[in-house]
Amino acid sequence: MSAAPATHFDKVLIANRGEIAVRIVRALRELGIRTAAIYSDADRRGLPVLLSDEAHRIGPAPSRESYLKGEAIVELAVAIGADAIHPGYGFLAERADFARQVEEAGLRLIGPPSSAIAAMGSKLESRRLMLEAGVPVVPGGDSALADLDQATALAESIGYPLMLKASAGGGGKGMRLVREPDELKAAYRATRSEAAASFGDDAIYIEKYVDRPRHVEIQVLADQHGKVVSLGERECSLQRRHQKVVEEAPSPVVSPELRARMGEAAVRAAQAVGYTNAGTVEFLLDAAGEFYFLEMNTRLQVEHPVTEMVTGLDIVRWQIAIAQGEPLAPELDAVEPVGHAIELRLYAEDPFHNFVPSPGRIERLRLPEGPGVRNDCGVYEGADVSIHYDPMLGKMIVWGRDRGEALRRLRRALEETRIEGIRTNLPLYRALLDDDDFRAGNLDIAMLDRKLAAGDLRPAQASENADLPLLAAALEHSLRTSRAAAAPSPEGGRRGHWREAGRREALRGTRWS
Ligand code: MV4
Repeated sequence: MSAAPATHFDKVLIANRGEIAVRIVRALRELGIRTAAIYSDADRRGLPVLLSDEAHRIGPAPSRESYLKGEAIVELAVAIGADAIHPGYGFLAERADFARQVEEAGLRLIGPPSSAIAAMGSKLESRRLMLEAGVPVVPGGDSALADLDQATALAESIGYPLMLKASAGGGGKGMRLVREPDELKAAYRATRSEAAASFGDDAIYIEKYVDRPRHVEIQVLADQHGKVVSLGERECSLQRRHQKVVEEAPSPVVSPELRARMGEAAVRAAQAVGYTNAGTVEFLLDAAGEFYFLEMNTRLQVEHPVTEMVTGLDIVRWQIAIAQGEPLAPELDAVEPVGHAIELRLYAEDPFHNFVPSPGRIERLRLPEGPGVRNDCGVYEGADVSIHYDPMLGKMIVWGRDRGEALRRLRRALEETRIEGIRTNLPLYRALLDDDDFRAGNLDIAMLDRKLAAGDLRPAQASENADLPLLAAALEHSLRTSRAAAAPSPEGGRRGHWREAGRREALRGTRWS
């Protein structure tokens, strides 16, 4: 490994928008590094622009003409004297060609080397590398299928049900379940032509189908001096159509012994591709407790805060330190999770109408505060949510000493939350907190889709219903204070003052209902 000489960044350009750009600005400011935001016309008044030292327009609203303009962004970074670029997630974050352009411009990417992004971008290549490195992969073929005859023979030896996957796919794109031999021919043709059309690469392969697994992923950090550590797992099984909804750390079913084995496998995976910076190794974990490598996400992930909450570490700060050439500290050698963290992704979408995006102005925004609550939010009251980008507004994260306390805190936090002007998926979470399987941690990757299809998660329909706890509290408070006013308090007059103030406060809360 060619360790770049240690350096100190004076200015970093953030090649992203929304909550993750805000997250990155925060880490940089705490390190005393100047921040340069970029924005499209739709984001001129965005939070990253408000919070950074300088901000530069890069183009009109559509991503293709703004946040995806890699060459223009590299040119801008050079022109403004930035030392490095942080790509966040999405957009340019996993483009090996962008990483190469950054490297060639003499800038640092706060992320992995382009070679590691490329190696993990090909699913067949990464499968082969993982097998070599002794990382468990799902039983299946090790090279691209030549033709249907070869696929048929391989399918017989692996057994049904199985999956056909595009080598250039990932994140749920370009894959098909094949339940029985009858279905193979049509699935083979469909997967191959879809792969060619969608990815310009028609290489496909076979894997045994893992039924109702959990999605458990390991956060790793790797420095430029050959050291790689695991920060433990995140449970990400609660997702809807490959879009994660709830993430937690630790997983309710991962023992310290399993955590150690999955962590070692993830470290080997990172080492096998010469990984540096923060990355995530995704595994399927089946009901028998066996785990299999799925893919590696070569970026900072949306759900990184749950790991931060249970480890006390600042992952973005470590990303910056690693990119500056600093070594990982000894404190990272044996990280064990403390307590339990749960993250909810807040989306501007309508859970009552098939989760269609719901852009518009945020008329009211009240986020929860208090012990154990963190909000990583990309918007503010009065901000406009654009139709041009992912509808995620931000994330609400809670921490508790154990999963039970985290769940109680989550319920309390949701009761404090109000978002008006746009539809959000908050009602879904209120329903989930009443779901026995969720409460018990009985999760798998198909659970949410199953429950939604069966109508088992019926969110309270009207937003007024969501305000019932507060209305009831205000009414009860009001009754108690009027009684207290009639009968003088034994402690004297001062307390009544506080009660009166409290009553006004409680009633003010109901105006938002
Ligand atoms: C699988 C699988 C079952 N068996 N592979 C979906 C996203 C992509 N990363 C791989 N995916 C899957 N691969 C085998 N052999 C089930 C899925 C899968 C899934 C995986 C992780 C999180 C959510 C998922 C939802 C549906 C299917």
